[in-house]
Amino acid sequence: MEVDYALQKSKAVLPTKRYEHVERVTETALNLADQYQADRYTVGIAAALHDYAKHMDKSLLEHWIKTSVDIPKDLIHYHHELWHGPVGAKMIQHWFMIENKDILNAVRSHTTGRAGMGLVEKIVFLADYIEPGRQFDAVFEARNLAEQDLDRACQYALKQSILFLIDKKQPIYPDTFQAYNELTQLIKKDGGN
Ligand code: DGI
Ligand code: FE
Ligand code: FE
Repeated sequence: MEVDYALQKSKAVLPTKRYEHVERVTETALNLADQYQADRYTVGIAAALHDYAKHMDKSLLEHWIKTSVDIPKDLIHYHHELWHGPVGAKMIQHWFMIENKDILNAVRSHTTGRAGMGLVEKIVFLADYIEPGRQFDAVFEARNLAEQDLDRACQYALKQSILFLIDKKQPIYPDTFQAYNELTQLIKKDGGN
């Protein structure tokens, strides 16, 4: 599968505004791939398909969570915004026969992050947060950090997401905390703060 073909697949299942976001995330992710020496093909496909399940019916997403052995069942008890990543990864595996673990992991964890994220996962997670259409206050600092250090930029995005969810009195999925903790420990060990 080529990146343009993956984009067409997303275009077919997404409203225009969402599809334009996917195009911007893909471009941002490809730039980060060049900057951080990641594989452009893997990053491009993952970014192009990251929101594949975003506009599917809640009941369909719920069905996939309940019937796929390797999707964590606890997701049902969290905000339905968290469902489209893990279910999208399963759908593109099933329908497009994608078996590349870096692509599947990046789609799966793009909303929450997780401990043990690989290079492609971090890039897609960050590109989704900083793409040029994003307008919240924290995005400027996130873009600055993205120019300098991938781990610090991801840590910052995770921190801001946690603070945002706390402010909204929303529960936070443990993967988000675990991703934040891991990067914070890594950055400390490397002499950062
Ligand atoms: O699909 P997008 O809108 O492009 O972006 P996304 O997949 O990162 O979804 C972000 C939304 O998910 C955002 O409104 C916050 C919400 N959310 C709900 N619970 C959690 C969460 N985000 C994180 N990181 N962790 C959560 O537990
Ligand atoms: Fe998403
Ligand atoms: Fe997105």
